[in-house]
Amino acid sequence: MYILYTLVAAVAIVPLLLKLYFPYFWSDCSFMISLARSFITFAKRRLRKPMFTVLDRFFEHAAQHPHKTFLVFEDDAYSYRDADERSNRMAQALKRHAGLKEGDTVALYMGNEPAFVFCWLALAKLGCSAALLNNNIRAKSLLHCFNCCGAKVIIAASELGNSVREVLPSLQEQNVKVFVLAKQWSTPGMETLADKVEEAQNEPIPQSARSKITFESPAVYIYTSGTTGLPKAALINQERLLAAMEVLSSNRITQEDVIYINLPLYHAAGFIIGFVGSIVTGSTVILKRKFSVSQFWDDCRKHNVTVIQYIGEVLRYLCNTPKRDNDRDHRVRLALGNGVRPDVWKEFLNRFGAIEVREFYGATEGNLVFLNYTGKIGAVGREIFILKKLFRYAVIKYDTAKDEPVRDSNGFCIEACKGETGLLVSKITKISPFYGYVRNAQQTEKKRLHNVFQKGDVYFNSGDLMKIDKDNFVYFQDRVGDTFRWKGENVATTEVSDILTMLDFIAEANVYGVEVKEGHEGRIGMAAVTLKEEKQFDCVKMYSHVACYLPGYARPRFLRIQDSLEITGTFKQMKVKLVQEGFNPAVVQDPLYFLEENQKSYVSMTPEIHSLIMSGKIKL
Ligand SMILES: *[C@@H]1O[C@H](CO)[C@@H](O)[C@H](O)[C@H]1NC(C)=O
Ligand SMILES: CC(=O)N[C@H]1CO[C@H](CO)[C@@H](O)[C@@H]1O
Repeated sequence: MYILYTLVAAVAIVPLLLKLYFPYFWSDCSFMISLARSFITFAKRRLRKPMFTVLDRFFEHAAQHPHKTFLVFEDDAYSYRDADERSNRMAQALKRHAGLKEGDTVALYMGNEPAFVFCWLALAKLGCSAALLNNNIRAKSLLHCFNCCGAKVIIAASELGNSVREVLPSLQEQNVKVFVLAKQWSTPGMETLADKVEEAQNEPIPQSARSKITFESPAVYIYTSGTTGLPKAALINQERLLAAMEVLSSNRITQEDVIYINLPLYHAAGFIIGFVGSIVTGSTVILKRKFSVSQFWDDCRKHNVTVIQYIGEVLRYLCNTPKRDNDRDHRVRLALGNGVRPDVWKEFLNRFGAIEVREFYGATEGNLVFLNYTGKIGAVGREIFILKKLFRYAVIKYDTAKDEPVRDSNGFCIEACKGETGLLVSKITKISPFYGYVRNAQQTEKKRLHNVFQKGDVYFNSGDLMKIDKDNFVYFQDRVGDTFRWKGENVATTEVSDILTMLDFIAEANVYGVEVKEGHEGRIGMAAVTLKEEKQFDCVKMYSHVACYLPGYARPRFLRIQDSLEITGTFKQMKVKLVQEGFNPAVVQDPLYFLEENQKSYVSMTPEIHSLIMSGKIKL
């Protein structure tokens, strides 16, 4: 009897003790269980014959609930069957007119619209891979991105036809087939596609047309501005896409959910988490061309949205709108994303009600993902002993002034202490591979860090500074020196400087991101430049060059002209001091300029402009 009492008492007290001493024990456990479950689903799908892909998952849903709404865009709604039929037509047209066959790569150059989705499905049906070009890029960047995926066909949205025309001669030199999603287009060398799709038959493409696809075959190429240089294509192969399929279902998203996608589909967050995630779970997608702060909640109410995606700025923009009585009148239960600041996170919950915010961390091409599953505000995830052993990542001490990891006397890196900010690296192994960038061995090598803890080991350099606190919560802190984030996009500083130095009056350019003010996410672009001898700074030419070659978020909004640029002992440009000095004319003694979009020119930076920016009257 006594033993029984003790047992009962013990059983009752253990959870109490756990709660007291290991407050996250149960959420850690439940996370591990859902992770294990996802892994089993993944492993089962991995073993299916013939090979099971995201497309097959789409077919399953199209067969189970053909009339269920798959996609809503503006006033149009498409069921699973509609999407299946439209992509059949698209596939037939592409097969016939572009001569596509299994294994080919096609570049998609379009913004968020249903055709993007149908094109991708069509390409999957044909066994082709898609390179998702950023629809903001133009000219040299466009050509660069197109060239690095090895595509022989490009499909452009009708509103981007003119941007393709600008680079047409170079495309023609390489015998690239160019299609515009319009019914009429008069430029020779560019073919229309919309009319051909309309004429095509709704006939399924047989499985045999894609029978040679393996798990190693490329599924999509997604461009990242990683840490250095021009954008690079990260290869997402079929296996990775299949594994990514589990991310959303492990977030308990189901067929009943309605997902609101306003992030660009050419990014991993929008495409993999949002779009592929909904295919996997059989949910409904409400697709937006762009994020609109004024339409956000009305859209959510109108479509009964249950899941939203965000990047840091999105939640802040939402919090900055005037309060309304119906702020809590919606059905959103889950927000998935990354980059939200703790104060915004709190305010968002206060204002819009009990929405579960799941912050996650992961690089498109990286080999490690963190997920906040405990409700700790501000954290991107948690360090769990078993996962650490499995994935072998570490936060190592980093010297931000020299822009390189700190090494001990034996040349090895040193793990950062609890609570100390350092560089996140993760060991490249079979279970966490790093495939690198397509046709860019040099950039791939740059992301590899050698001899980290042992001679000969290789780690993936995330380029992200992180901190792990004493309770094992993981926090994202910043990007390392040669990249910064602005408006949710990574800006690679070397890419911008390469473009600035194309100008005949610029000798050197040092590009960096500066904080606008306390509490603002991201950093805005700024450049310190030197002029060539006997050359003048040309404000208008500078503006038109920058506007032509760089997307809005990457253009330096501030410029300072220096006599010479400081460099470090290792010949890297010094940024730390420049970043600290920012764009305040009271601090910066050099000639200082501001990119004024209305005037289509750079203008002299004045104390007035500075105070208008600080008071928020000039929006950046
Ligand atoms: C949203 O839900 C309400 C109540 O259940 C329903 O009447 C309405 O038709 C739904 N709207 C959409 C677009 O599904
Ligand atoms: C799964 C989970 O618990 N996620 C949490 C992430 O953090 C937010 C912030 O409080 C919580 O609300 C979520 O519940």
